[in-house]
Amino acid sequence: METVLKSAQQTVVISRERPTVLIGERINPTGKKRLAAALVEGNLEIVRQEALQQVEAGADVLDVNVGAAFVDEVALLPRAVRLVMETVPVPVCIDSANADALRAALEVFRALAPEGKPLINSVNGEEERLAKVLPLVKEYGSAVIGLTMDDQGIPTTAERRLAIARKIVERAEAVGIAREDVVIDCLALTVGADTQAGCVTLDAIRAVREELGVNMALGASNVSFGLPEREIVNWAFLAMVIQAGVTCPIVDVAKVRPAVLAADLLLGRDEYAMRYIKECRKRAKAAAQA
Ligand code: THG
Repeated sequence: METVLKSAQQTVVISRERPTVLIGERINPTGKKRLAAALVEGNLEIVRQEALQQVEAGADVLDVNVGAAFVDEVALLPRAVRLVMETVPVPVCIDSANADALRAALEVFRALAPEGKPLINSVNGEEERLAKVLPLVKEYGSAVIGLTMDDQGIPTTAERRLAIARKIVERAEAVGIAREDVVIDCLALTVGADTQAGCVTLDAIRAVREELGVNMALGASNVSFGLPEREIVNWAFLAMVIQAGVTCPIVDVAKVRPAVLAADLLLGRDEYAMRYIKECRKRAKAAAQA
């Protein structure tokens, strides 16, 4: 199962047979007061810097989310997508709960990369959301992340998350979207609140892999929310979810790339350990310069 994303310059293939694709999460005002304040003023300088830094750190795709209080996403999301596309060569993941903002950003994407293919983040099992977002995916020929939640919220069992994933894939196929273009997100919740949360996500990922075989994203850092030394928990969880079937986690790339490269190496996705060794050389060089 291969999901292909394209910018004007690059093609990224997401597949279990290939190295894990890292989607950079940092263009997102959640928990970032300085970025949120800049976005309210329409200032995208931090967005530009985050784009450059994440690609330098090894991001394969960049998530672009400008959703914050007092931000007009319909106006700002297309501007942010344009800036990211003009600043870095990687494909974008257009992240918004607002379908009008998604459409406006898709228009800009198509104008700048007529042969390109972005990832839309996201649809879920809610009827209203399916009805609004799937036609956009079809019309613009994009791929889409499907969250395993619906109007009832996030199910507490793996079986019910699988049922929502199945529904999303079926609905997509019914409107002519290929299964390869649906990337399922089984959703990570913090183990700080419920110690079984990690297991439920892992069980859901394995079930989706076995039944649907699709590529999977995951906002993996959610798992450690509220805990001390979050990175330690994130590293361990990333290795587990990649083994279970996640192929394109949404992460802080600079913080987690070594752990993901180690996981890929251990799973036989890094011939001669070339990627891992290259990363270690880069780290040694950076440490020597510091
Ligand atoms: N699934 C999908 N998309 C998603 C998510 C997901 N998009 C948004 C989010 N979850 C993933 N992105 C982020 C972005 C920021 C943070 C976490 C996930 C974050 N911010 C810090 C905070 O809140 O404390 C700020 C940290 C900083 O300043 O560096 O943690 O699950 N499909």
